Amino acid sequence: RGLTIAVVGATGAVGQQMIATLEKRELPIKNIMFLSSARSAGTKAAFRGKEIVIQEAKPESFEGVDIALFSAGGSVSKELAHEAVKRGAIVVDNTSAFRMDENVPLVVPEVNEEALKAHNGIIANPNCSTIQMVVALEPIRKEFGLKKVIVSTYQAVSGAGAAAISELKDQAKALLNDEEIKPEILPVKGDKKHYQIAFNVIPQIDKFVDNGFTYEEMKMINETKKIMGMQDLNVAATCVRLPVVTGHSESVYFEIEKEGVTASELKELLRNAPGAILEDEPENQIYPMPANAVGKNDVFVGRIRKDLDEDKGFHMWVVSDNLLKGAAWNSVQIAESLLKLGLVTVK
Ligand code: 11C
Repeated sequence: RGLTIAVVGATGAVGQQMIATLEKRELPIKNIMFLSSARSAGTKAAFRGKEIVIQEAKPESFEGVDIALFSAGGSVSKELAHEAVKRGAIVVDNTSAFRMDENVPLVVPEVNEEALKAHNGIIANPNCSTIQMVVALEPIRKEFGLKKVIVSTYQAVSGAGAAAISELKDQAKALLNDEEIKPEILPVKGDKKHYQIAFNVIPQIDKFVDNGFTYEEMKMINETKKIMGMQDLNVAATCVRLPVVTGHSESVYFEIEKEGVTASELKELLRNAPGAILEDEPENQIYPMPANAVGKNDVFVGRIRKDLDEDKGFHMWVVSDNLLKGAAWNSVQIAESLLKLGLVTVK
């Protein structure tokens, strides 16, 4: 008895973390399948000490699959997610393909686990930078209400995939050796220009929309409203890429509804919030940093302070492993929630 799980995009930066997370957690797994594009098919990956051959993802691959975790890019999800659902699988999709579809729940279990009950076969996993922010904001919204959020991100290159990690490392080595570099991936594979990321900061993640924001910024804006169920929330984002391998950081300014709340009250809330760890002792120089968050499932919150001019305004610093809570762990956590809520049956 157990579940049959498929990981689609098994060779990618997120796919590999999905496999590692499934290995560590205790979902009852009977069979596991690793699927990928034709290009990576035939290579092998291990699961709990057993070698598994990665197969090309095709519609028929999903026969008998209970849960399919997709992270192979939006076009693969658009092509195969419905095929998987047709064959009886529940799809947890880590791409942006279906996130804003009103028939698709967009879920961060700490915030809106109940939304899973309305699924029609596909469940969307939000964008990494959105997930960690809403985990930190939700306990605040519940207790004090929320009116406005202005976020600036400091995002790691692994958000752009395994090739972007190599690009950062190769550029760093080359520049330290006074060699020439030829940027080919960042800020966005497929956009017109590419820029140096090593020893640099790039204020562009994903392509630009015609309102001056980027798609990454619009994801943070639209997804936050959908997950928190607050279409009237004011949200603005500036998303920036840093030469960090893994771990997204965010400076979040927010305004609550209630008057007279103190920073200490917010710290107490976040000390006990699901999925969050408070690291906030300025007197001891304790605050979250990506180097400490790598490999952990939690969202780390610190630097909580009240705005000097606005009574209802606060600032905080939020850090998480973008490949784990931002992607692989949130997807596996959704699978665990499906089981807990009786939405998938162990056969
Ligand atoms: C990044 N947030 O850091 C992006 C990666 O919509 O799932 C995730 C893109 C997405 O580049």
